[in-house]
Amino acid sequence: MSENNNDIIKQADDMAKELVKFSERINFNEEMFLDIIQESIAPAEEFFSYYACAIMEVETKFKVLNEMFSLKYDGNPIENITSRVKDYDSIIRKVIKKNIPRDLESIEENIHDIAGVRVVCSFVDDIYRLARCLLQQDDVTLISKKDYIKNPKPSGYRSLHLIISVPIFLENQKKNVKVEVQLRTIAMDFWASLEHKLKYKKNLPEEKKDMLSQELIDCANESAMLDERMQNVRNIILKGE
Ligand code: 0O2
Repeated sequence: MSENNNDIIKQADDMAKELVKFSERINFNEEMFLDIIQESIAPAEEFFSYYACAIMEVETKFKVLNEMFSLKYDGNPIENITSRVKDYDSIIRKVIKKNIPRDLESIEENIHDIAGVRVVCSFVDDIYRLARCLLQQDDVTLISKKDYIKNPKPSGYRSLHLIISVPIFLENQKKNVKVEVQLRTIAMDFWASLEHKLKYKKNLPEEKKDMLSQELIDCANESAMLDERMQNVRNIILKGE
């Protein structure tokens, strides 16, 4: 351990000892301590719970659309839906990267993917159909749209990204909450999870990383062609020609 770390640990230890002395002096009991902790984490808990509620709303919308589409078309358009509320560490990393104020109001204003819903479909047409149906619902507001299917990223990444705002109804108020929706095919999802592994792989020589990135660009192009061919087969089946 470095000397610097030892200094920090010593300082923290000294501060803890001072706090204990202080709490003894003012007769600060365990109950009071827990109250203070509870009071300081309550706003953050409430903040995260809004996003968890918004995820439930958006997931339900997709589940309803899936059910309705399965009656009208051939089978369910959605293969799976996964959701997450961004963890605290990732939010802080983004706050630093974007250089925004470190308060909940600014985080809510500037970070749009705290709530994330990922919808995986078999066919590209279903992605656009689902997006259109979601966006025409009168309680859904589109904030921004990035079509990485029509305009893939240089890495080869493909997906349709929507930042939407949906209302959640609380005890005495309505709150609009932002949710990032990523829609992609099974092939795009398979590719993205493999590429994600490469992105976060440490201890891999740079030249190997470059070679694998190029390989992944080729894989992304091939799998996009496969998506297109499968879509064509399905279109012919549906037309009954
Ligand atoms: P996580 O853990 O997946 O959520 P932003 O940084 O979001 O303000 P940006 O650059 O406009 O701004 O976001 P972008 O690129 O439209 O979308 C970000 C998310 O898309 C990423 O989330 C990934 O989930 C996904 N994504 C974008 N590009 C790639 C890529 O090249 N490869 C893979 N595998 N996924 C990608 P986060 O925040 O990185 O993390």
